Amino acid sequence: MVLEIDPIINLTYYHVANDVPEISPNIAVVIDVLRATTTISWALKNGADSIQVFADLDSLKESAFRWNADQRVMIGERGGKKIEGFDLGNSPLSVTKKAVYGKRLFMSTTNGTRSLEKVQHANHLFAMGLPNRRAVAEKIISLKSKNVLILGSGWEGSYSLEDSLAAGALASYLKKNYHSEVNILNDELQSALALWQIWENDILGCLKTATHGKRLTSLGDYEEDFKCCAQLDCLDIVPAQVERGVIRAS
Ligand code: 3SL
Repeated sequence: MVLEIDPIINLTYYHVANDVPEISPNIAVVIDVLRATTTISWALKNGADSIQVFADLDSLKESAFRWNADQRVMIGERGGKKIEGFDLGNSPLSVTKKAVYGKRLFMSTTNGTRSLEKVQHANHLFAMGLPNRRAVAEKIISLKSKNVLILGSGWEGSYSLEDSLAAGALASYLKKNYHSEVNILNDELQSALALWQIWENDILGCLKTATHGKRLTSLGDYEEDFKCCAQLDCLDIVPAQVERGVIRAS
């Protein structure tokens, strides 16, 4: 009998898209806790057919206007605010069943959709928030692949606390639940793991402490968004890229 040994998993974390080397990783996980990847996960949970992501607004409009008007929803934000002429902003609470069921969402956000575009050449590309951390981690485990690139979206090229927290949460889950070795390949991810150990029992507090959390607070009442984005492991959805720029539930 030949015993199959699970391969070692190597995890690397980049906290901004600009640092990501021009390679095509086997698995890439994009995180934008506040709020793009949380919104993507909830939209798919609520029955959205697919989400096509765009860094650029003109390309989004060009593609969206070619789509059947009854079947499309344009969603996104700039600077945290809904884009003029769009159907929805970027709140995970807005992507209700009524709003998205069976529809193609055309989405552009300040940072999250840019990060997804940056690693769109990966063989497997997943979007992760805290609500679907376990689902994404289990998917990674099932793929039995060696190298995983984790990308935090940050804010306009700078570090973000909440994305690093989620990177640490993912690494922590894998270390606890994978039967073989998990290597943390860079200091960014070691720091993210430490961050998770400090804040894992006060995720909401961490999101509100983060600069982007404070930015949202200054724009209005985002209490329910914070609560939604701070939930852990409550969604069984794995948002996966199925063709360049198009994400579906897997
Ligand atoms: O930057 C992004 O992609 C957004 O998630 C930011 S916001 O929370 O919608 O302001």
